[in-house]
Amino acid sequence: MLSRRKLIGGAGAVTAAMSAAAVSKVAMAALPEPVIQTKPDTMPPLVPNTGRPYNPVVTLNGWTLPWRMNNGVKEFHLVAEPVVREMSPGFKAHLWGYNGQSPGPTIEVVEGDRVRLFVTNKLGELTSIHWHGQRLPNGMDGVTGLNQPGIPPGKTYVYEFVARRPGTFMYHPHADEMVQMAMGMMGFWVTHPKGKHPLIEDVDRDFVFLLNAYDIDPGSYTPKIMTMLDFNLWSWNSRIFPGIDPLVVRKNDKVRIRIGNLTMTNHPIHLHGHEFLITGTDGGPTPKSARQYEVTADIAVGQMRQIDFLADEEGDWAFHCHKSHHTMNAMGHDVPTMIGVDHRGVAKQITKLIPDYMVMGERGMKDMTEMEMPLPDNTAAMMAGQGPFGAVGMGGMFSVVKVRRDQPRGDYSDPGWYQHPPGEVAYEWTGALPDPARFKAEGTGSMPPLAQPAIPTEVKVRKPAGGHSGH
Ligand SMILES: [Cu+2]
Repeated sequence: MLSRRKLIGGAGAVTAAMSAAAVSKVAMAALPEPVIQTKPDTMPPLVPNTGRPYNPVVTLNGWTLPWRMNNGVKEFHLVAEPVVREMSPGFKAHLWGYNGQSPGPTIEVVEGDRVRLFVTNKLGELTSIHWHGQRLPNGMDGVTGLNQPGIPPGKTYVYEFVARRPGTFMYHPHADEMVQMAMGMMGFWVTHPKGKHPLIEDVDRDFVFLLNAYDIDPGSYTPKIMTMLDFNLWSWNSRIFPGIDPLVVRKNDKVRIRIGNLTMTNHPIHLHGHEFLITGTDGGPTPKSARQYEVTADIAVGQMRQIDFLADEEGDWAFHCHKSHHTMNAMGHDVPTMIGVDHRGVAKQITKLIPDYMVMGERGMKDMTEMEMPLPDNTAAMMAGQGPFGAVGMGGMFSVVKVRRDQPRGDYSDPGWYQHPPGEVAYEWTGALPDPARFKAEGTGSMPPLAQPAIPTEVKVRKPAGGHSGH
């Protein structure tokens, strides 16, 4: 079976797979051969050479599934199966996904397309696919038990409907959801408008990715499936920084980024250096009168957001979730705050007993970025990434939008670090430091408290060990 699947490793191979679709009637009566992707690289946009034309998207660390046209119907073949996903260099997770990867490939169609999706189940349990956000016949909605029987292991089911409205969608199982989504089963779907749409502007670059989360103990390979909220890996398309590719654009490109959230918490996604408009949501394009400029878009559980901006500032601009613990990778939680605590005496005593003992977090936690402590096998550093000025000290949901004047049109390759013009980088002050001028009244001036504690107290912030809940 495996040898019959098409393996792809480059854009040329994708095109070859598509043109091979022009085959005989006998072949058309058979299942379309599933196309499998084995690499986590960001693939170039898949320019359609059959069906109606559209401006394709780029899936961050992902790819678009090729299709075949069969009597005017666009046919795709998704295979639900166990996959190995490299989440960042040197760290591989054993997940479930589609066609060789988690997330599965992006599906791109055009408004009005009749779409036929073959779904083969190579898992050990029932599955189904729900086409999140679509208008479709009720029996195609994919909720196991409600709209269809679950797809048994080894069987293939067919979903067929017309992509009725343009927009940004997702797909995921509606069978044993908590397990199957915790294992990485999900994918992105874009329905492009047919012709000009009054609320969908043309853009030069159109990126898509899903927010997802895993709970994988350091040193292990498989996510814990009973985790409800306390995930320890916050990923974009099942990749964590520094494993997430940069979003490379040419200066003055009109850029669109579509983001879907299939984690169990919200993510305020923040872009540096530019303002964007939220031009689309789950329900479709946003009316122009309801758009306002933002630099952070909060994306709630199960939601999609489409942001548009003009990339008119050159540089390497951070782009990340604003929940600071979502820009870190797996770590122990029960670490008290040690900032400002001088451990030298204690550490010396303990070192006599435990030679490898070290104090964590005495000056903040970034020390741990460069700490030369061996990690267990198959573990991502908690905070990593080497930038042009040193360690970036990030993990999880973090990437960089690289805006370059000389980036060729349609070229997504990494241009390297931004070369700052002279005098445009923050620099050290080397002159004299004046004594601080202090205000005479240091607070509490306008409304003095009625009573004060008998003994003045100073509170130190210390995160309690254990007992935290929710993220
Ligand atoms: Cu987040």
